[in-house]
Amino acid sequence: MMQSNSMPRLVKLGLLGAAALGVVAGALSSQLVTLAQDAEPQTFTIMAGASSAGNAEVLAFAPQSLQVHRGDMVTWVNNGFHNIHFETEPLPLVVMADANGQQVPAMNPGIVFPSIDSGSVYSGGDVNSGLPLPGVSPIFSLQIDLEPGTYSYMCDIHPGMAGVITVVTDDVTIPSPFETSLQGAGEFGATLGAAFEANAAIEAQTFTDEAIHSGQINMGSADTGRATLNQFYPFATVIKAGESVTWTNPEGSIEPHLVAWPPVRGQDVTPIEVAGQPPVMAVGPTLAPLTNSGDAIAPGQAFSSGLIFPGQSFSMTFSEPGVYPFTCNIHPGMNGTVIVEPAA
Ligand SMILES: [Cu+2]
Repeated sequence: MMQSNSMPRLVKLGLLGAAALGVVAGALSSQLVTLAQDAEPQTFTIMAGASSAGNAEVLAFAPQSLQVHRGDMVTWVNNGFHNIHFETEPLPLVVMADANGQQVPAMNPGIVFPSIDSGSVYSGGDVNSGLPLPGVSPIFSLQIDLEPGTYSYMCDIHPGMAGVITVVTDDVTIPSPFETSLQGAGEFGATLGAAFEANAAIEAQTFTDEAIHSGQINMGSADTGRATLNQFYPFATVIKAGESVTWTNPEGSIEPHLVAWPPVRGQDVTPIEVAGQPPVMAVGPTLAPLTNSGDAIAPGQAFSSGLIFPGQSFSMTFSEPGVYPFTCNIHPGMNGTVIVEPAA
């Protein structure tokens, strides 16, 4: 300790000044360190799916894995029929629901309706964005208020479409929002590139004369990673009157499809008002089956398989010669034709 009263006044003032400056400098540097660590919250963007040329769609989140600091904002941009659900097992999409005493097939309310508002603080647990039905914003944001750790989320509609958010401590430097968005774009690009290459091989196999006369049609691509090529392979088939055609959504597919005519677009759900509770989101005419597998289809007759999931098949018999167009109600541009020749 200095005996300050023994020092000349000027020296004493100078020492005090230096000490004061030291305190200020110390405070400033600790302030700077704090600012560097708890930097302004950043907003990161995750793309939820993407559509591309050739009726191709990516069913993935990009970047698939994202690092954030506590307090950062994460914004998902929904480019398809997806939800963001902090859970690990998808819920069934269609359930039986009681609509004013009547049991109807309906979209699972646990998927359809949000359990948290966009823009909210997320501090853990099972939360769901809800589905981007008409009138719902495709943008969904959460402010991440979580302990360091790894948090998984997924889309209930597309099993395997999942992402991870890793919260790291403030002293860990993480890629910027710009860098993570570039990474995400690269992930989508690589997925689509591989799928387009696979498509060339699938087409070579399915557009042969033999395949076109087989009465077998694949719905969408299989084994093309997180990309789906939403077309029929082959998109024309030639049979004789009285024969049948079988549409198969292959095992390695990641997307449901249907086969229908005429097209019914954009009516996925038919809300039914129920007193005192949210409406029952009954399966709408776009998705509902009109015909059973094995049915005989007459010229001009409307038909729809309803949703056909990977691994499932649907058949129809055509007894009259003619040209029968068909489509997939949920993928405009996914079209085909059955050409029925007179029986020999
Ligand atoms: Cu489809």
